[in-house]
Order: sequence, then C-alpha cells, then structure tokens
Amino acid sequence: MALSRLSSRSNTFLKPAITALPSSIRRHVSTDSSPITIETAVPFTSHLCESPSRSVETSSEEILAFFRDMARMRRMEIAADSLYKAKLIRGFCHLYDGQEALAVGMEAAITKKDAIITSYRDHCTFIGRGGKLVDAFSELMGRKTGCSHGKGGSMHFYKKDASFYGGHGIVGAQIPLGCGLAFAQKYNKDEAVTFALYGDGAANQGQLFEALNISALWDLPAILVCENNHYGMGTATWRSAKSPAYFKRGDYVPGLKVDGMDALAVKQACKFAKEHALKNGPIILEMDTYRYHGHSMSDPGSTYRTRDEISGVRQVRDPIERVRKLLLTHDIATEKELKDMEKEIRKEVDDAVAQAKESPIPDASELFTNMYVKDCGVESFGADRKELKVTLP
Ligand SMILES: Cc1ncc(C[n+]2csc(CCOP(=O)(O)OP(=O)(O)O)c2C)c(N)n1
Ligand SMILES: [Mg+2]
Repeated sequence: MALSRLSSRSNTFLKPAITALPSSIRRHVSTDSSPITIETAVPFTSHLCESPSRSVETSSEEILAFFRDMARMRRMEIAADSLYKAKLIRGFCHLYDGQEALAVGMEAAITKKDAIITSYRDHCTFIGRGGKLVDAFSELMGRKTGCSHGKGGSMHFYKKDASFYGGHGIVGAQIPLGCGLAFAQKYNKDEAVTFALYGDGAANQGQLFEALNISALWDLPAILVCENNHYGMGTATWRSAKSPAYFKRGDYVPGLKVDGMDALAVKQACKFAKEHALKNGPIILEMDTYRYHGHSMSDPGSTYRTRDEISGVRQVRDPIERVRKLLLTHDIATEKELKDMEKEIRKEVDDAVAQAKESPIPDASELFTNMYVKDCGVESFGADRKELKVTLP
C-alpha cells in the first residue's frame, strides 16, 4: 500500500551533490544567491517522457525563503484552525498543512504570468502567489477587505493580478477551466502555462479525461498537477483507484511522479513541465504528498487512518523539517536563527488575524453583486417567488 511505503522511507533526504559554500560566506545568507546544487533523495518516475535531473540548482537565499514561506503557511493554517473552532470562520474550511512544499516549489519555477487554478484547499496557493495574510484571514472571516471581498470564504480565494483563478468547490471542476485558461494562453501567444491542481479523489472524475483529450489534441500548455495526499475525504486511494499511478493515467499524455514533500524536487519538476508544455502540450505531475489535518474542519482525520501513520509522515517527510535540516547541515542558518524567524512569523500571523478582525463585514447591498454579468435584467426570487424579488444590477 502506498502509505506504508511512504512512512518507511529513509530520512537521508536531500543529499548535497556539491557543498559549494566557502566558510567565509556562510553567514548573511538571506542575500546570497550564488548557486548550490542539491540532489533530491527520491528519483522522479516518468511516463512517456524523460525524467528531469535529480541535481537541483538552488541557492542559500532560495532555501531560506522556502523555509520562511512554508513556516508562514503552516502558521496561517494553524491560526485558521483556531479561528474556526472559535466560530469566527464559518462554513467549509480545508487546510493545507503538510502540503506546503507544493505551493513554494511550484512558485520557484514559474512567473505570475503563468496561471494557477485549484480546488477548495486554496489558502496556501494564494499566499504562494503573493497574497497577503491579512487578505486571507479577512476572507476566511467573511470580511469586506478579504481577497474575494468576503463573499467567497475559504474555498474561493482569487488573485487576479497574479493569475490565480481560484478556489473551486466542485471536485475536479477546475481541471477543464484550467485547460480553458491554457487555451487562451496559446490563442493569445502568451508564452505562459496553466497549472491546474486537483486531488487523488478528483483524478477519478470523467471531466479530467475530457479536458486531457482536447488539451493533447490542441497541444495546450496545460500542466495537470495531481496532489496525491492519499485520501479523498475519508477514502484511501487503494479503495478508490484501480490504478494509483496517477502520473500514468493520462494514457497518451506524458507524466511524472514527484516527491511532493520536497520543495526542490517540486521546483525541478515544475520547471521541466513548463518547458515541456510550451513545446509539446499537456503533462501530468503526480505530487506524492500528505495532509496532516482532516479533510475539512468537520473531519478529525483520525477515523480512517492511524495516528501513527500521521506522526510517521511528520517525522520522516515533513517539508519544513527537511528544509530546516538542509539549512543546518549546510551551515546556512543556526537553530536559533530559524527559531527566531518562526517567532517573527508567529507575530506576523497574529497581527494579520487582529487586523482582519477589525475589518467590517460586507454591506447587505453587496448580496447580489458579483454574481452575474451586469445589466442582464435577470430576476431573482425568494423560495415562495413573492417575498423576495429583485432585478439583479
Ligand atoms: C462533484 C463533487 N462531488 C463530491 C463532492 C464532495 N467532496 C468534496 S471534497 C471531496 C474529496 C476530494 O478528494 P481529493 O480530490 O483527493 O482532494 P483533497 O481533498 O484530498 O485535496 C469530495 C468527494 C464535491 N464537492 N463535488
Ligand atoms: Mg486527496
């Protein structure tokens, strides 16, 4: 079973291929962008294409940024958990802790001209695109200053100026939308690609195969990223998928299986996929990852998997701890420096929560705006078709 393989993995991860930091430049690393090459611990597995090199070019500056960005995402999700329990966040709320390497690794390989579209598990993707913590918390609490003006909530974050197209609640619906974005990019000769993210559960949806067909037929620059966190709600992949080799399930579409808990491997795969997609059309990236929280806030996440399984992944594969180890073994930062950074992040998150709480809730007059194209004259009725009748603005 996939998960026993995961937990038994050795933790000799991220072995350095070259240790290129002379001792004289080991401090002041946050501004050091000189190249370091790190070899990924887990090889890529490919389907109908070559594999990218396991030697990933990076820098102390980038590794430190991975640490800071992932620690910020983790802290944000923990704060969201508390706000939900305090009933300040209502409705659905799906957390991303455990999967952070995907959000940071992907961003390290692409630009804001490249589009991203994802499912309801979207908080960290928004932050990765450059979204502000305060905009995220405001949205979560339904406030006016939220990234969707408080109307979307947890599942519908957007960031138009960074080509982030949401935040979608219908499982798999973002896949054909993402392929449509890729169609527009090709049509407009943008030289950009779209990353459409979906889960292992969504991978069983028919619309994935329809979208793949037309994308492959028209060589669209679509990168379909299956975030295989091994569960769709409470259903393990071995119970839902005849073939759990999601990277191969595009049949005639090339694919790559990637250690999705390793930010550097994710970056390497996304860089490879972007070059491939611009030249040849779609590709599937299966990211082997794990979510620590339950499916959503209403799921304790411990009835269909053991606590030992969760703590095993935390101990051996945690994306933040891997980067911490890398920073320490390469003498890029000390334990104290990293702890201090985490303290600063905690304060940054607390301040953003406090600021978001100050934001007002949207006006009642906003109830019917941003729903339809303006001036269509569409009428909306209440349940009895009498009490509430309004012509949409
Ligand atoms: C069309 C549709 N069917 C069912 C649901 C209910 N539902 C919400 S999330 C989910 C599981 C999806 O799992 P996966 O694709 O693995 O994504 P993950 O939550 O693990 O990120 C289901 C069945 C839905 N939102 N939409
Ligand atoms: Mg899943």
